[in-house]
Amino acid sequence: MNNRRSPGRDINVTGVWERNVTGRGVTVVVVDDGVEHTVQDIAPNYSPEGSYDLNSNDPDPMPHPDAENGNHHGTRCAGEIAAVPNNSFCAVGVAYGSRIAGIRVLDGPLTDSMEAVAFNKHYQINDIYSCSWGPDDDGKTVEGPHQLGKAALQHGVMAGRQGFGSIFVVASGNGGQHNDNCNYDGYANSIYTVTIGAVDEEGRMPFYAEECASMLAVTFSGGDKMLRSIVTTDWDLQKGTGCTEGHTGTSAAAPLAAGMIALMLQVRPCLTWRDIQHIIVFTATQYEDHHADWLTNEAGFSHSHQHGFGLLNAWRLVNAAKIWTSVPYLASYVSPVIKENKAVPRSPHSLEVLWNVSRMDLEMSGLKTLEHVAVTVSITHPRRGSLELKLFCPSGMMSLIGAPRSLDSDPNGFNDWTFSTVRCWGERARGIYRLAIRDVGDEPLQVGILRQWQLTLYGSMWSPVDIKDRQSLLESAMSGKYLHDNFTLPCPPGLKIPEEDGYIITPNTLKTLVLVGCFTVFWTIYYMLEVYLSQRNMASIQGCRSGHCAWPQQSQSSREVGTELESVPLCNSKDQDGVDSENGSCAATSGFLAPELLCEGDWNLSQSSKIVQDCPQFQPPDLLQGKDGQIC
Ligand SMILES: [Ca+2]
Ligand SMILES: [Ca+2]
Ligand SMILES: [Ca+2]
Repeated sequence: MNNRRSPGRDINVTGVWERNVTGRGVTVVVVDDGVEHTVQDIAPNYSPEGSYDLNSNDPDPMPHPDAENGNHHGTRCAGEIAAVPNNSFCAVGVAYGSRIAGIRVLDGPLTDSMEAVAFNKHYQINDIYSCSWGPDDDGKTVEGPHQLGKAALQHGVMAGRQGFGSIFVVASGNGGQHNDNCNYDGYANSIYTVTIGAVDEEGRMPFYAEECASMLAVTFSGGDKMLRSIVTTDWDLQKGTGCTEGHTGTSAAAPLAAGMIALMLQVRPCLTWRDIQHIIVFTATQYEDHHADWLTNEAGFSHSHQHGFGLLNAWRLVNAAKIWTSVPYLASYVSPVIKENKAVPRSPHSLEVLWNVSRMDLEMSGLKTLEHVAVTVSITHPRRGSLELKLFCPSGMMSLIGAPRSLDSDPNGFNDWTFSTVRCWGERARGIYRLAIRDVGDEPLQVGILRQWQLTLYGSMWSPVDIKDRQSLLESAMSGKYLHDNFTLPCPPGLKIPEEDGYIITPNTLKTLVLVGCFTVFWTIYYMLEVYLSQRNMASIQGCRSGHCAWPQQSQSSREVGTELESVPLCNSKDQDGVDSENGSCAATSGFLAPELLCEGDWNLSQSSKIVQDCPQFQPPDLLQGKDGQIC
């Protein structure tokens, strides 16, 4: 906040607070192992409306103590965002005026569907999702969100925040000492997330931090033992005191970014998820660090794989947010899948493949300048970690999208893995893209083969001139002259999206709904016929009151159709056994309405293809057994 040891190495937030920008009206949710919302630095800002516990399936995300004294992570992240000031206790959050919610999801096995629910939970209440977790940082994992998680991220940016889009902040990862790289982390690599790395109090990349071409920016965290870590709220369960001075890792950096974004949303609530990314690119500050490979792209933005576009600066972010009008709609271009089947040579040689994106290619979408650039590759190789992939944009800007990893000896290569880079942000989209792949391994292994690749460009119809204009507009706003309450730009109204109703309907759910609908219609018709026919035949069956009522054997199809006259219950004690076996599980316990209820339960759990077999058909005997006394 105010770094006396290394002046200037801070998040530059105090001037923003002085102008009453504290995150008021914004809700940040920590998706983690729970949030102890009763500790005094959290309680006043806690949002129960935005919270949920997916591990125990209840609305209260209170962490559960465990043997390792471990589930304090979410509480620590929450404190960085919204810890209460001026209470003579512990820390103060970056956005101490914001509301803080918790989603408990990491205390147990994390499934794809849980992850998807977490990403969209209360997404009209929660504005920013702070996610300080990801795949294993062991330097040999290539992993990302699966089908549902991916769909939820996409759905969140389209429907969350009244259509302005949920903001997903993710940490770059802590596998630095294992040579890990966040381009192998599908959460960091996703275009829908804001990927945040860490620097220590001196501005250097700590030993644990991961670098990658898709990193947007960095902010502070702990470093070596001699350096200070982050002071924040802690749980007071087990050995916790409610306060810690030892929070570190990229886990500690992402929540600071989430807090700074909350400040931006207070001054301009209609910023879209892409506006936030743009403003970070436009305002993050490059600084001297001899270890960083800063490279300035054609649009004038400097990026390094270690520090992204630089340090997040709350003052610059908020001033830019205040005067920011939304970037035009997202335009994209997808190349065909380009089949290559070419060998990957050993370093220093490399395989180079090209793809030309012409004016005609971009005409339809209107794409002129770039945001994210993604490359999806399939490469076979006996040792995946020996591969090095570089992507060159038309300007010549190089991104190391696939960094070699010494520990990754996976023999399967890459199978449709998507790498992404932000390094060409703001550059023109047209021109020749070049992918260079080489094998940097030293063992004489079998040679790798580039099977196929595909290029995807994301951006907008902004021209390079529009980008330059926006850059100079923002620089003119940095004096703080617009940061008073009287200055406001009009905000478009958001969409009215009912909470959670817009959740993805999968084809299977749809099929199930159709089947349930058909069954209901069938059941109604059948029941009406049944009642009608029963009444008509009342006289003829009066005589069997004391005997067993049973259903004569008949074909499945006739029961399904339900229009046969034989479907009238008859009295025949010999057929009782047949009835029971046909009735299956519904028969034993069901009363008049039970078959329907049981079946519905089954359907919720089963695939639609199984429904017909798993769930007993409507069985007329059940329907009528309960009425023995009256009818038979
Ligand atoms: Ca709970
Ligand atoms: Ca405090
Ligand atoms: Ca990682």
